[in-house]
Amino acid sequence: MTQVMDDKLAVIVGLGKTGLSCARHFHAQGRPFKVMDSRFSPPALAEFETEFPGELIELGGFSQQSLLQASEIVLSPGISLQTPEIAFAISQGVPVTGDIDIFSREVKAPVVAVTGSNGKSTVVTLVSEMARQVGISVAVGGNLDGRASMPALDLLRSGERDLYVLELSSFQLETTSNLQAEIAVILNLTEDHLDRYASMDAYAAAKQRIFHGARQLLVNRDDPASEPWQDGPAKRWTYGMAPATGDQDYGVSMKDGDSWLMRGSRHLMPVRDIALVGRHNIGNAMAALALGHAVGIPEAAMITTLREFGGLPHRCQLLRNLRGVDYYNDSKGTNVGATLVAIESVAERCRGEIVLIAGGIGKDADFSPLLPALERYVKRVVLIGRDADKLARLIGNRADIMRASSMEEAVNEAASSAVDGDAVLLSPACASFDMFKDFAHRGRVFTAAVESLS
Ligand code: UMA
Ligand code: ADP
Repeated sequence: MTQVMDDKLAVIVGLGKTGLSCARHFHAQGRPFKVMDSRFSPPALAEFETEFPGELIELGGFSQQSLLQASEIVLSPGISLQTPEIAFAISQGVPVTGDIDIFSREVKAPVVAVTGSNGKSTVVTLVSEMARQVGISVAVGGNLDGRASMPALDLLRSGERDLYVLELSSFQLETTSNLQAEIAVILNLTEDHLDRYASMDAYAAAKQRIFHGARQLLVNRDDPASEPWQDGPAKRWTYGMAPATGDQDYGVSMKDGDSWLMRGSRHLMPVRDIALVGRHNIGNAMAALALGHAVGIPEAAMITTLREFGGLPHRCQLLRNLRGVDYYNDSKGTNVGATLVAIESVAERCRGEIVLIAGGIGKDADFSPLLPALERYVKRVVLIGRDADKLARLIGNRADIMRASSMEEAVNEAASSAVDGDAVLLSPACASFDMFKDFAHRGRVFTAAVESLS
């Protein structure tokens, strides 16, 4: 990447959380900047105007002229590099970067970097909780959503830390060229965001950028897509459901009739003591153990965290049991891989059948991998949202289908379809933006509707 003069104008594209964090960063550095957003009323506008009165801002489109005058364009994750005005600026030699590369230039402490189609938030939260157990001053953020989370550059401004744990999306990685993480991992790769990427290969290529300059890396032995495409000198750790072999490998083995988490030949803890439920979370637990070990977190503290951490809201979260029916909120199930895992782990725990609430913005996904699980475990699907028709066509007569125009209606339909022993599961396999602010809003509306059932 071209070296950038720090006194030249940076153009920040996008005024959401990331754009605001970049503005704060440049302001603190005394570097001139301008902000632009294609929307007339971007989400961080009010905060920006309060914090930076009089700073340059262009709304309602991307001015090609301004982009060509930039010494550096700082692109928010929601904007693709293929956006015509951005692509043209790149073709004219204007350097483009993102908040994560700027973060990497500045950060002084080790960084644990986590990407993957699913499990990122769970794993970064586990690693940061493990670090906190032993008093390591840790900051966690990046793509991670939630009240306690911040964009990467805001983390740097929140005081000196001993360790940074970053959740990184493929969108953020597209503009990341030199992360230099202490340890990096792609947890898994299943279809997502195919409305942004031309192919799975393009999506995978964005994820691969997490390994640039990493000193250590972690590979999921059960998912070949987690392997780095290029060999390098980085120290290699692995995890997978098969027994572990070497000292840098995590796995699962049987002992006295129980499954145990292992590092090499060392028994760490019985699988049943992991507070998180579901087979996928055994993998997530091993990933967190390996990442934590690689940055020096003591094993005993990590095991304590795994015994205690019951999971984040909106991820296969059991809300209540009403008349023998369990209600699960998996609003974060925003792609096919996550919904498949949710159906399988709820099926393991329920005596009866599942009533699934699904639908929303399908992101051009191929939903067909869901069909075997729908046929086997799901007695009725209540469809909501923009791509309900697409899902209905695919499901055909493999499961009973109903439509609902609101979450409240969907919950009422689902509740009246479920009998003692069944489970009602919201796991949409879709993004939420057609009906809700985000997945957390969708989960809260679902939770409120479930709570109001009598
Ligand atoms: N947008 C425009 N015009 C613009 C700029 C943005 O229309 O000029 C739209 C984008 O297309 C997008 C939305 O605005 O739909 C938000 O984009 P943004 O880049 O401004 O987003 P931020 O508010 O900066 O939030 C981003 C991440 N969002 C996205 O990547 C879409 C947040 O992840 C992340 O928490 C935050 O940076 C801080 O790092 C959220 C997310 O949905 C949780 N991530 C996707 C996911 O997990 O599937 C990738
Ligand atoms: P992300 O941050 O990558 O979206 P989360 O931890 O928030 O990951 O989980 C998102 C969804 O994916 C939830 O529905 C959760 O049940 C599911 N999930 C979590 N870990 C995995 C995994 N290892 N494989 C498949 N699905 C997973």
